[in-house]
Amino acid sequence: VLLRHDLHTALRDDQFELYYQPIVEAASGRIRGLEALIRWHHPERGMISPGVFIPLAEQTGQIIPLGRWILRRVCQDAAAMHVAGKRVVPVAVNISSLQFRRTGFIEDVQRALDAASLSPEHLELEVTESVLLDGAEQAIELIDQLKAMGIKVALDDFGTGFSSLSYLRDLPIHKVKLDRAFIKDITTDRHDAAIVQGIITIAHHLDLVVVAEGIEEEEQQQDLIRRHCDLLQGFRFARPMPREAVMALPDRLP
Ligand code: G
Ligand code: G
Ligand code: MN
Ligand code: NA
Repeated sequence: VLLRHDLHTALRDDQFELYYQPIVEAASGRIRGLEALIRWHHPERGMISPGVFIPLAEQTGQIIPLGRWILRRVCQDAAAMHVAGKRVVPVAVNISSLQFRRTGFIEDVQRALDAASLSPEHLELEVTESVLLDGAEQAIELIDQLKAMGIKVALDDFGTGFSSLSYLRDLPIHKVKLDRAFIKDITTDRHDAAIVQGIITIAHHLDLVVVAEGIEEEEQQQDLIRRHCDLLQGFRFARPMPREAVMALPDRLP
């Protein structure tokens, strides 16, 4: 109850901050983009995880103004980092399904790009299969519109929940992000390895780029290079960090 009220004032009082985690080319470790991850510095409770407050904001509807703020801030940050000559684009933003399916979402995205003078190919949106809850047609149409605007869409957390292979076939997405649950034991569990290999192979045949999340060890990186995974993300390379810290990173990680 307290948090719910606090969310309301947090936006006004500028308590949110965007962190950015690098996404690297698997074989070289070269930075190929960033994922934006929101943080809430609560005045009394300290740092609160988005895993806690994003679901709350979805329940209360506050995800709409919050989501709009996130889009604008990420576009501004992406433009600033790009202008500074850092090869850190595209920057990916997680989009809540409620925000995605709401009337006016496309206009919100366009306004955020315009306000920051950010080129659309420098923005990427991450959605999960829950955007399909009310039927696939609307989601397909929205992703097609974004694609026409020059914005790429990635399917996040793939392989868990109700992910279906037909989504890879039917959604006009550009990229699929393998959930870190499959990566954790990839070097020791042949079943996880089989699933990851299968998804990579299918995705490549469908002309999709594959990102593996949650890489923490070099052995996992080596394994995924052998399996021809395109891009990697995880603590092995870098944790989510403020924009200024991103600017200080070398071009190649770790
Ligand atoms: O950064 P962290 O691992 O704590 O994020 C936890 C969850 O919160 C992840 O599922 C992530 O997708 C989600 N999340 C993080 N930042 C954002 C954001 O800006 N918008 C939305 N909708 N979800 C986010
Ligand atoms: O649901 P989504 O994929 O958007 O969530 C991304 C989340 O994963 C972020 O909260 C980020 O902090 C977390 N994350 C990123 N890299 C790693 C990692 O190597 N290990 C673990 N455990 N979490 C990670
Ligand atoms: Mn994500
Ligand atoms: Na994910």
